[in-house]
Amino acid sequence: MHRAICPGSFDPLHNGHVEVVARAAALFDEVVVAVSTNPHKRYRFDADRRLALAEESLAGVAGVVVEPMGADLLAEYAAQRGAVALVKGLRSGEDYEYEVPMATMNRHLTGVETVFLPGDPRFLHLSSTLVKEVQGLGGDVSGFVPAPVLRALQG
Ligand code: COD
Repeated sequence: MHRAICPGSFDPLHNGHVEVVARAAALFDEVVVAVSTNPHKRYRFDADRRLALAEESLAGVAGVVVEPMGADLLAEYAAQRGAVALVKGLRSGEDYEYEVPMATMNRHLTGVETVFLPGDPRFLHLSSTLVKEVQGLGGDVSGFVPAPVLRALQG
């Protein structure tokens, strides 16, 4: 059984995340979408809400489970869950530069590998931050987020 972890803060989950999770689910037996909470960060949605929105949005993707990761060290969390890989989506060279030192650190910590999937061109412009800003200023983000997230943003 090959399990992978897709970690993130998912504040909130958007279609770029969903697409990467779905592709990871086609590669591994099980994908754990791990919802991280950094106590020093401010979130639009609290941990329970981000978890619930991810669960609702990914309910139709076979082989995916959503779990809270809290403020744990990702490499330790992955080892405890018996995961063979972390899966991260890459939007740009900037994402790559940011992610590679973390991937190397995580591998040195517990041996867990990181698999990078190139983001789908339809969603390369998406970040949770941009989705929140555009929606907050009255822009239409319905094409960029799953329906449960859209309702939460509008609520
Ligand atoms: N297309 C494709 N992929 C995307 C897109 C998109 N449009 N948008 C985001 N992604 C990818 C990101 O590259 C990331 O891989 C993932 O989706 C999650 O995105 P976010 O924004 O929800 O997640 P972040 O960046 O807030 O999450 C960071 C982590 C939780 C992964 C990180 O902080 C972490 O590892 N925390 C645990 C603490 C730890 O172990 N620290 C030491 C690290 S060495």
